[in-house]
Amino acid sequence: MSKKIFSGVQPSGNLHLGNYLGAIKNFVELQNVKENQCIFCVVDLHAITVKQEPKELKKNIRETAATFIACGIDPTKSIIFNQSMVSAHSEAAWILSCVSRIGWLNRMTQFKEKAGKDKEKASIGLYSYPVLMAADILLYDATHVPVGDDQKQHLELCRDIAQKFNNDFNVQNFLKVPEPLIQKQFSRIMSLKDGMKKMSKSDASDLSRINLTDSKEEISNKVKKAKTDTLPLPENVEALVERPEAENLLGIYASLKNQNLENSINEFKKQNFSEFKKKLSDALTEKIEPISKEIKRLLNDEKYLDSILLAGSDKADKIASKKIKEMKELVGF
Ligand code: AQP
Repeated sequence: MSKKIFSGVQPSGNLHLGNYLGAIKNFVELQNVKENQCIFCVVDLHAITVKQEPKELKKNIRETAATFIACGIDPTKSIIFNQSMVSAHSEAAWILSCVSRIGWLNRMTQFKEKAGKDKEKASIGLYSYPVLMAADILLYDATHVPVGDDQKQHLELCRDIAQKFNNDFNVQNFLKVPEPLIQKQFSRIMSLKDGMKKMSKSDASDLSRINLTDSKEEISNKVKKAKTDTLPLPENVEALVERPEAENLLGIYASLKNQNLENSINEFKKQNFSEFKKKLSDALTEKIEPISKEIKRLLNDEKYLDSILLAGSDKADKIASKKIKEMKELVGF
């Protein structure tokens, strides 16, 4: 069955291995199924929910587009564009925020994590972020949304918002209720410094993540310094309980090698971490180094990147402007 795929990545700098293994790798696989129609968005409106330096943001928008292409997203097969170029996203987000309930948003754990203790000082945008995400998806009648495990709750909210809009305006199936596509294994890559925390762009320590622009030397240094425990590598999956760092590193290795966790465990069982880390470093370098080189090459060609985003925005706008027009009519505008 053909799928309509929509997903987005924030241009907030430092795109990392978690973004790749949890999301972008999957984007490429979906794009390569001939029947699928894929739209991949650089979600710059989402990025400004926390303060961004304007020049840095501009650079990061191009870098995210370059990362998509360097990882294998082909602009002749998929639409690549940035969200702020298609005004329907902001308009639909407003309409849907009037349909969404405060109680629903209060349950979102990502807001609690990102706003931290001082939530009074967080932006309203950070709080209503999942409504904008729902608008992004619903404007394109997306049937499937590939995301990391951390976005599952937002997708469930998107489904609730779609159903409420359809009920409120008595239009069954007008907004299509999308399905999440979350990989069963390795859907959450954890920090190299703390196996209980997800790998994240905003972590103050660069040693916590493998950036997609890291060189071979940087990768090797980060893997050497990655946190481990004092035991040898386990003999089976059960022995990984309460060993989050070992589980994360073995999971990363398995994901890079397209194998399951059991295979990785068998390959390294009872060995010490130093041998395993060498192999992990090699596997990471093999995957990341070509991506990193290609990102850097593409970043030297701003004209090309801008032309991709412009052409993609035109295509996206054709789809989204039709949907927002229909939405406005339903609302009574
Ligand atoms: N650690 C992760 N493991 C697996 N998947 C991940 N994703 C992000 N981190 C991990 C997935 O990457 C896609 C794009 O994410 P995003 O950039 O839009 O925002 P995010 O989820 O907020 O990413 P970060 O790195 O955690 O950013 P900050 O630090 O700014 O909050 C999504 O599909 C996400 O699931």
